[in-house]
Amino acid sequence: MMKISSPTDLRNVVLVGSAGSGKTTLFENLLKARIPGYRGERDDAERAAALTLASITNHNDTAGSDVVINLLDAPGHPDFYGDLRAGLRASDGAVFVVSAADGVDPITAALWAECAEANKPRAIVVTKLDTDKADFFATVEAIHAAFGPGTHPAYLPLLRDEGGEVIGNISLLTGHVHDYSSGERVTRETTALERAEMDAFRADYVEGIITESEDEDLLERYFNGEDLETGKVVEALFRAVYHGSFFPVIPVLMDGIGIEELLGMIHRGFPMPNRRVLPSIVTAGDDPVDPELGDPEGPLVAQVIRTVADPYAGRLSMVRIYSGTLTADAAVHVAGHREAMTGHALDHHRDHDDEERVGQITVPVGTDTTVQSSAIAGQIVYVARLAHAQTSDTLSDVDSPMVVEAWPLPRPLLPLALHATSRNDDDKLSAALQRLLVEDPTVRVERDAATDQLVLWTMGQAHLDLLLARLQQRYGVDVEREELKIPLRETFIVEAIGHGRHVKQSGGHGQYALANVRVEPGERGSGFVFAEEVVGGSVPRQFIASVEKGVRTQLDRGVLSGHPVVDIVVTLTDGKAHSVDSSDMAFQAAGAAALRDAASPETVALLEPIDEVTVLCGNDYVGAVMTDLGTRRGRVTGQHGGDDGRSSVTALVPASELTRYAIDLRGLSHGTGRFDRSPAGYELMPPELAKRILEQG
Ligand SMILES: Nc1nc2c(ncn2[C@@H]2O[C@H](COP(=O)(O)OP(=O)(O)OP(=O)(O)O)[C@@H](O)[C@H]2O)c(=O)[nH]1
Ligand SMILES: [Mg+2]
Repeated sequence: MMKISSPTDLRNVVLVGSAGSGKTTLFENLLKARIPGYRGERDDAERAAALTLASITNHNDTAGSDVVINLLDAPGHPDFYGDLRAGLRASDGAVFVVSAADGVDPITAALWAECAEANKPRAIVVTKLDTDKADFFATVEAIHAAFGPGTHPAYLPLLRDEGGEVIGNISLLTGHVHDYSSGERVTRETTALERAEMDAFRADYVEGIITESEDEDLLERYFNGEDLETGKVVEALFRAVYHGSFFPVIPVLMDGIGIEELLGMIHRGFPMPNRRVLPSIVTAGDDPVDPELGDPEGPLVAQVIRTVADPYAGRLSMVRIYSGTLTADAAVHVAGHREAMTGHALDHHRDHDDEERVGQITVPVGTDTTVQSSAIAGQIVYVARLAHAQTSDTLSDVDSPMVVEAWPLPRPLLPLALHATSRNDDDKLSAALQRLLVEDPTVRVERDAATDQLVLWTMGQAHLDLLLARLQQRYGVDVEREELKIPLRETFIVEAIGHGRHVKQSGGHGQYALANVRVEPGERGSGFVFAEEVVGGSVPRQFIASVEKGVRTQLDRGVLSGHPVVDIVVTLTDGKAHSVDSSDMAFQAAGAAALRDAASPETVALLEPIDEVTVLCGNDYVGAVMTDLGTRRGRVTGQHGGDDGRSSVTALVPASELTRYAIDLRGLSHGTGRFDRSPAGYELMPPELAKRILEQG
C-alpha cells in the first residue's frame, strides 16, 4: 500500500443514493478495478444497513500522482440514516447515485437534501443504463429539474448504434472517446458526428465549470472566446466541485464502463481532506476554534464515526482524523457533548469527558486492514479497545481538549414491547441490548415505569427486524413481542359522594373508622387536591391526615380499571370515630373505601396520553398526511408549506394511535415523511373506547 504522508494523498468519498440504486454494485466495481483478484464481498441485510469502508490506490497519469481513495458505502434505506449521516461526516465528498431505471424518486430527493445539509461536494453517477427504457438524457433532465442548474453531464454515453447498448463514453472536457466494446478501454478522438452531438453539451459543461469556479481571469478569457487549455479547466472543475454548486454527472455501467472516468473525477475533481468544510469545533471552555486542517503537526482533532462491539474482539471504533496525528498507545482526551451542543440527550450516551489510551490502529487496505503505529489528518482508521469513546465523540490532545459538534441523529419512534422467551434469559437480553446500544445510537431501550414493559424503540420495520435478528444470531436471545401498553389514567367526570366504613369490633382490640367524602373533577393536569370541612370533631384532627393517606394509596391503585386516578378534588365532609378502637390504619382504610364507593362507570372515565406530533413531508403528501391524522383521532393545530418543497403539519394525537406511525407515515408519504412527538398531557378517552377497557377491568 502506498504511504500516506500528507492529507493531499487522500480522497474520502461516500456513496449516497436510495436503496437499490446500485451503490454497493458501484462500490464493488471500484474495488475490482484496483484490487487485483478481488472477487467481491457478500451483500446481505447487515451490510446494506451499515456504513462499509474500503480503500483503493489510484494512479493518475495526467496528474502524475497516486492517491488513496477511502470509499464508504452508505445505506440508502431511511431506517439507517444514522449511519448515512456518519458517512457524510467521515467523508469529504459524495458520489450521489441515481438509477436511470427509477429516476429521481422522493427518497432520492431527500437524500440529496441530506448531502446539501452536510455541505458535501458531490458528483452524480447514473446507473442502470442497461435496463429497458433507461434513458441517460431523460435522467439528466430529471436530475436537473430536481437538483437545480448546477448539474451537468461530464460524459455522454457512447452507443453501439442509434438506441443501442452503451459501449463507452465521450468526455465533454477532452473530447476523447473511451470505447470499451473490445473488452479493453480504448481511447480515441471523436468522429465529426460525435463532435457535433457533444458540442451542445460541452459548451454548457465548460461554461458551468468556469462560472462556478469563480475564477475571474478564466471567465474573462472564456467569454472572449479563447481556447482554454484542458489543464486549466480541470483546475477550475476542482474549484467548482469544491464550492458545492457544480455537480458533474457521469454514466457508469455494471460491466465497468465509466469506472475509470469516475476514479479520475474523484482523483482530480474531489476535495482533499484538508480542504473540507468542517463542522463547528469548540475548546473545553466552549470557545470556537478553527484548527489548521490537515496539518499532521497540528493539534489532534478526530471523531468516532461508528462503533462495532464484537463479542470476541471487543470494541472497534472507526475514527476520522481532521487534524494532527493519532498515535497508538498515546493517551487522548475523549469528549461527548451531544446534549450540551444539540439539546438532545441520549440515555445511553450522556455527556462525558474522559481520558484513555488509544489501542491498536489499523488502516483500510482494500477490504482488509493493516496495523500502523500512527495515522495523520485526513485518514479514516480503526482504533481497537476504546472503552469510553462512543460514536460521535471527539478525540483530542490531553492538554488541549476539543469538541467537534455531533451530527444530528434521527429519533427512533417505532416502539416494540418485548421480553425474553425464557424468563431465565432476561439478564442475557438486557446485556445484549446494552451491546446493541453501543453500536447503534439510533436505538433506544426503555423500561416503562408506568406499564412495567421493556420497550425497544427503533427507526422502522427494517431496523427492528435487523436488531431482532442480531439478538437471536449474535447473542442467542429469543424474544417475544408484547402488545404495547399505553399508560392510561382514571378520573372523575361528575361530582360523587362516597361512604367509607372500616369497622371490626369482634373480640380484642377493634377497628373503627367512618369517612364520608365528596369527589369532584379537578382541572386537567392538576393531579390530586385534598380538602376537609369536618365540623364538630366528627373525625378527630389526627385522623384527617390518615384519611388523605388512604385516599392517596387508592389513587395509585385506581378505582375501576387499575389505572391511577388523577385530576380530582377529594373533600372529607364527615365521619365518625370511636374513643378506643379508632386508629391511623382504620382511617386510612376508610378513606380508601370512601373513594372506591364514589366510583362507578357513571362517575369515572378514562384519560389517555396525547402527543404533540410534528410531521415533515413533501408538499405533495400533506393532504394524505392530514386525512390520516384525522383517522387517528388527531386534531391538526398547524400547517406550514415550505419553499423547499417540504411542509410541516402539527397535530395533537392520542399516543395509542401512534404505535405504528413510524411505519405508516413512511408508506403514506412515499418515504419522504419524518415526524417527531412529545407528550402533551392527558385527555378524556371517547366513552365507547373507554367502556371496553373499563369492562375488561
Ligand atoms: N441492470 C442493472 N442492475 C443493476 C445496476 N446496478 C445495480 N444493479 C442491481 O440493482 C440491485 C441493487 O443494487 P445494489 O448495488 O445492491 O444497490 P444499493 O444502492 O447498494 O442498495 P442498498 O444497499 O439497499 O441501499 C442489485 O440487484 C444489482 O445487481 C446496473 O447498472 N444495471
Ligand atoms: Mg448497498
